[in-house]
Amino acid sequence: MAGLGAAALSASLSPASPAQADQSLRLEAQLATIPLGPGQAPTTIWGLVPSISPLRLKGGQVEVTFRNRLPVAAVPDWRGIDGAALAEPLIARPAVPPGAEATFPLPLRRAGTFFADLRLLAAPGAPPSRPLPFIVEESVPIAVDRDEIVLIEDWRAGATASRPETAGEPLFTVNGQVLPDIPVRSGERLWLRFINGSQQQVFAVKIEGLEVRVIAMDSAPAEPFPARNSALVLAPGGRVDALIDATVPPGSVSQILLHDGQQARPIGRVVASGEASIRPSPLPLPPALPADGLPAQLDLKSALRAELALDGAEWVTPAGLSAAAAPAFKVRRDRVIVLALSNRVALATSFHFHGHHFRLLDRLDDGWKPFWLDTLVIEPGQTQRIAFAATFSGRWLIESTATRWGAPRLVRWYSVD
Ligand SMILES: [Cu+2]
Repeated sequence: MAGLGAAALSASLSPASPAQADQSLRLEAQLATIPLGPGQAPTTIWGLVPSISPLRLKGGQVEVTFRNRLPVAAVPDWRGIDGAALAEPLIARPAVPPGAEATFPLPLRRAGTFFADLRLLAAPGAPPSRPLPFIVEESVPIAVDRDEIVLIEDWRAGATASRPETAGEPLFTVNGQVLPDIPVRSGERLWLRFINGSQQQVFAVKIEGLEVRVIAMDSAPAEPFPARNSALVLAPGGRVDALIDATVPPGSVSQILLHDGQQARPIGRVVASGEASIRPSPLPLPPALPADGLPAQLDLKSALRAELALDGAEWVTPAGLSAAAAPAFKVRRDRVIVLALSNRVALATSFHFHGHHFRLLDRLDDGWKPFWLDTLVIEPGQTQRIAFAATFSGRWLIESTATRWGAPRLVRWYSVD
């Protein structure tokens, strides 16, 4: 009864164990178009087209060959993958010129929901880049009836990144579709992998009448917890994996609502078939997902403390990052670092960390939230403290971008020796 999605999936894969997985993946950066509804001209986009689709990988090492078929230099960025020193964009992987390709290893230490995108080098006025979501499979599958990516993106007719003021009302799509239906059967357990693929928008998502249980955030396992008010808040580029029991009557329709801070709008529907419920009561809750590669403890008392201001000073555009630029901070391998991040600009700003996941520290004591993150939105004037263990040697990017359509991406870097 259980594990339908997972069982069907593992049957189609070779039985190689994750540690020995030897996979290769070709990715092509291409110009493409996406239709955004009747009466609208197709929108030109930058896309990443994979040689495997849907893109599900096994843990272990994957050899990536990236071919750039765009008219401009490009480099893929990997959201959620820790310690991939040889894949680190701009630092290990210079921009790939048009028509050229690059091959490099990408270590996949942990299962989860990830994406790659080309936004790092997108100049103002470039077409929007679509994230390419991918899943690294659990070595021990958890029992669910459906396992689906829910990629949410925003579009603005007539707006270019350099002229955001021309933007009309945003249009949100789910998996590239306007107002799609997600079909379910009453009683099914869904694993929905929400991805905020918007340009710069923070939003909350909720499915009417359904409770959601968070099991992972930003591609890292969380101690499972029920989402407050059943709403999932997603930073730009953020990911939340949620288990949802479709405890709805046969034939019912639940709106998927997105709240962008100003208004709630429907972006799709969960539609139950007319069949009777698949089971009399929900499945038992699964144990937490294994946190491979993440430290069990962080000793904050002996941590190195550093401050990082999100203020524009010393931050550069990705294209302007030079090897001579001084690092934001340097740390010895295996040290624990507590970083105080203060937002000194007038807009909420998204802080995105490469190389390692971090804990968000509580404000009053030395505790932390029961999840790991790689992206955090900081309100104007606020300071947040995060902590991480510098497990992986290398040079890693830090990104800071105001949460406004078309805001420039700014970067610095840090080093772990
Ligand atoms: Cu990034």
